[in-house]
Amino acid sequence: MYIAARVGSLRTCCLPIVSTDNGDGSMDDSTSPDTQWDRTVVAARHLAPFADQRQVKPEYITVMVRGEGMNLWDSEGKHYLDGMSGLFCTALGYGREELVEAATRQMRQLSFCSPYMNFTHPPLARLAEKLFAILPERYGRVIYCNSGSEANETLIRTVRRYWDTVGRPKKKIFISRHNGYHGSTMGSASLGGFKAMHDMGGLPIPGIHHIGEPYWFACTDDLTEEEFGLRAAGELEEKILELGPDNVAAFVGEPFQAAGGFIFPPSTYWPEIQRICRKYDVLLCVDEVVGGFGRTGEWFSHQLYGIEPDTISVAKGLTSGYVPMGGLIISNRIADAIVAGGLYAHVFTYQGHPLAAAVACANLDLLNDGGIVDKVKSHTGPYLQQALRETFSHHPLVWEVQGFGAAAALQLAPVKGEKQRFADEDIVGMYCTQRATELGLLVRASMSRMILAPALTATRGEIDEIVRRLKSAVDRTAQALKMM
Ligand code: PXG
Repeated sequence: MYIAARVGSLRTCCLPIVSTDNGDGSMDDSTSPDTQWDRTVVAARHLAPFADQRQVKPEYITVMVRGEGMNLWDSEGKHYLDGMSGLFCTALGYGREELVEAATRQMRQLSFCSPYMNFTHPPLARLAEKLFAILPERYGRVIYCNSGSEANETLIRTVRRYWDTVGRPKKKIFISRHNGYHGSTMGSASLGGFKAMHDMGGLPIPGIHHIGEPYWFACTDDLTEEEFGLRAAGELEEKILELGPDNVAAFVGEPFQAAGGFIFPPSTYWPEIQRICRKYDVLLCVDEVVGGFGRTGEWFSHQLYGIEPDTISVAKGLTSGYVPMGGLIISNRIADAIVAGGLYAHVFTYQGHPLAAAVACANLDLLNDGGIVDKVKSHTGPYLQQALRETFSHHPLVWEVQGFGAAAALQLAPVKGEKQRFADEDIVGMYCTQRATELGLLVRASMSRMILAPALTATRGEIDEIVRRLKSAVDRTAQALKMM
């Protein structure tokens, strides 16, 4: 049920963010001419990503000039703690010397080489060794690309190729979810379930269908979380039967919906999805672009749910966001069939780029041999999760804290203990985001869920500070809503 709980009072307070409050009460309002120029040119010469273009004004833009560890500084000298690892990608934080060195060395040694036409280069083989060392044995091959969107485009083409090669060319349809996010290209945005994206460009492309999301907070029926998980998964079986099992190629989903709000599904959901996929011989494809490489304390977030997907889409954390790189990891079953099938007509100029591969190797060395993922699983991850639950469990504005490892969300709601939603959820989330930004904490909202994804290298001290600033932002939001 939606209720209009005093949200109107927030609306006027929301845009723009022009405050330069440092969080400790001090203010910087010196704006250098260079910074003015940066802002003006950026606003005038680009279309801002995923933004209402009418709202993009030079004075709203923040010019970031330096990053170190979890810290960012803007051109006004204001300091921020980055609570969302850039766009959920800078897993090792900023300015990590090992990655800088790997990139510099490789640029000097061999700045370009494509695995096309039987060429290769040493970082590519090294990366395969390191990548498959962290994967279970059922995965055989990887196709590299430059982003998560390209990984999911590659997914569509590769899965269809697989079914062709095993003599089932009718199996072409993909099923994915409303409020899932898989990228911004035609195929990946079609796999995604964002209405605004579908409205732009006439999506989804043919052959992609959507079912509901496993978002228990939004369920108004009287079901336990576990019952709801089974029902949400049951929508897949209904959809497969409606479309015909002989026509359905794959189900695609993020193990937890990232852009959709860091929504972690009920524990019953994924095992049931896997059972249904196996029953109808539908491939199970997970998008680990955000969840991959240790974000939840597991190497891949689907491992939280004990499932064994056929493909894994990756990007972001593969290079800690230092250089673009994505990939589609495929099972032996798929790889063997495609190899036996002959021509695989797919190539990107920058596929397996030596610079990206060298950085990915250095990144995986730190995450694996450097023990960073282990630490998230057994130390800093549980510490963050406990700190959030202790701080927010009794907060009047927080309905629930969800998360694992270094990924978490606070569900904001108007009535403690009841599954009610704000009428203008996006305004509440945006208001809270802006208060956090003023306090020097970068987090973002998805509707009324506050999302947290700090670097995997965050120390306990940094986690304490993130939670402290987030608490102040949530308190200020609750006060503005007259809830405390
Ligand atoms: N899959 C998932 C699960 C993602 O989150 C992509 C694919 C596409 O990746 P590329 O590299 O093509 O962007 C993503 C991207 C946000 C936000 O604010 C999230 C993404 C990108 C930009 C903003 O939630 N995720």
